[in-house]
Amino acid sequence: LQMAQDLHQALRRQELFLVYQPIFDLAHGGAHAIEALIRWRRPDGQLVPPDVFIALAEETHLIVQIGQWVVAQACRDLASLCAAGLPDLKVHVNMAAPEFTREALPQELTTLVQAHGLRPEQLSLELTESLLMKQPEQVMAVMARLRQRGFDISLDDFGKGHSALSLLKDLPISTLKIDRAFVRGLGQRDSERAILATIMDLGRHLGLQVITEGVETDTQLACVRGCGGQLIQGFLLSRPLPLDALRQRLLPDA
Ligand code: G
Ligand code: G
Ligand code: MN
Ligand code: NA
Repeated sequence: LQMAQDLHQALRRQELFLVYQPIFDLAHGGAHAIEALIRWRRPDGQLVPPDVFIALAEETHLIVQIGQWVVAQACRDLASLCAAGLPDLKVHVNMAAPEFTREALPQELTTLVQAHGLRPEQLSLELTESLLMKQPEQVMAVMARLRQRGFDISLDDFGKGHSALSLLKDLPISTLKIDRAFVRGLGQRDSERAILATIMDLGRHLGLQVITEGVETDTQLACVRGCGGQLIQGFLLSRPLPLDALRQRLLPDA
């Protein structure tokens, strides 16, 4: 497959890059974290969406190399933002199954954060429910090892898949990211709000940090806030940005 070969070269040719979307904390209005999101710009200028090439990279197992590059670049960029005046900022990185279940991952990540002078809790690894449900025992074992080392683990797209709620209480995670499907209909029907509020309460009762994704309108933001939502990600507050634009946005005076 031509695209698979191209992707192989993309890393070496520096065609892959990261953009970052802030996650804001309504308590102080500043950024709580940033989520790293990969992009591929081909030599002809065409942008390939991650949904397409991440799936391809998973099939070819190139995802492991790509993931190692992503987490290294994300830590480097976070360290520069910390030094520029955001010492408590965190970075979230998305992980696919073949990256996450590698035996060496916890040690590699410890070495990486130390090399950049970061604390392990400043790195959050985002996993989806579907990844978890594919290999629950294996994934939970890795989660536990990473938590022991102090890393943050976020369950991404929560509520979208079909993970049993009963599993949630036993998961060694620290953060729940509520899928944007639960935000979309806010303000239109009362039932939408009831479901979001209930998921948020569930997360809080389990002692988890709760992030609400996909906030696109003022109405949605008001509803999320009314449900007690504090950590917010969405196009309304910021689109994913290249590092320089992100720095401008978060540190306008620097
Ligand atoms: O940024 P965008 O909404 O286009 O992302 C599409 C999908 O690609 C999302 O599900 C996101 O989690 C995933 N994704 C983005 N960046 C990365 C990455 O660095 N690694 C992995 N494994 N998935 C990513
Ligand atoms: O699967 P995951 O949640 O990692 O996907 C993250 C993607 O969601 C990002 O690539 C980003 O572009 C997208 N995203 C972020 N905020 C919003 C939003 O408010 N609305 C929509 N539709 N997508 C968003
Ligand atoms: Mn994510
Ligand atoms: Na998500």
